[in-house]
Amino acid sequence: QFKEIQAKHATFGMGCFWAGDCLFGVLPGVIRTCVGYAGGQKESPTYRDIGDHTEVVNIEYNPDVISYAQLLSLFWENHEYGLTTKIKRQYMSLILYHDEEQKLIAEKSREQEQRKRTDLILTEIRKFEKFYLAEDYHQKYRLRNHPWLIETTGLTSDEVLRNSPLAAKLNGYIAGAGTIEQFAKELPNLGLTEKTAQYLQKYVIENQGNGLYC
Ligand code: MHO
Repeated sequence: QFKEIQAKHATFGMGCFWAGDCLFGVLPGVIRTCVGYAGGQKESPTYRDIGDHTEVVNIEYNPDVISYAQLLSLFWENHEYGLTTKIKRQYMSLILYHDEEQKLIAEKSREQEQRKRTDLILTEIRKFEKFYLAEDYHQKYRLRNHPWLIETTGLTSDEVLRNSPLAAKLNGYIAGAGTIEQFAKELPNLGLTEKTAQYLQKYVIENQGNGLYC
């Protein structure tokens, strides 16, 4: 009866990775997110010593619910990637594809985006190779400002915060990612108590559309 989910991965560099963590975390069909460094050659980069790497968000998603093309739409809509803005390598626009299908879809979507604008798109599309997990304090960064919420939902270890699908949702919603309508629809599935739901809802409304999550 139960169809096993064949989860897929997508990896994007799109500025500060706290934002991508929030943005994709609340997306229906996204199972979990984590942030890290990728795209460069330096061994074992860290936030303070990132070398030639870029901040990226790594997304695990259910392709039966959300397509790679839909993830790409969100990618294009939510960061700077034109020649007219100077962006350092840490925050560069980067798509790291996980298979040939993603490569083709990504290239096609970049062409489509290019046609919509006059300045040159600087987004690079490369093969996903090595991914270095960022420090714990960067994982679900926005949720970490809410110790009460973490405690009451039992997300009380770095490993759980990094891997939990619920943590991905809470981290995004608390920062105002996603719409109020989407939140209202999803709330019953989050399994929160009345009190926790109210706490979260306050921030969903307060932070709605502030857009940066950084
Ligand atoms: N605006 C943030 C960026 C953090 S980030 C993970 C800061 O200055 O700390 O790159």
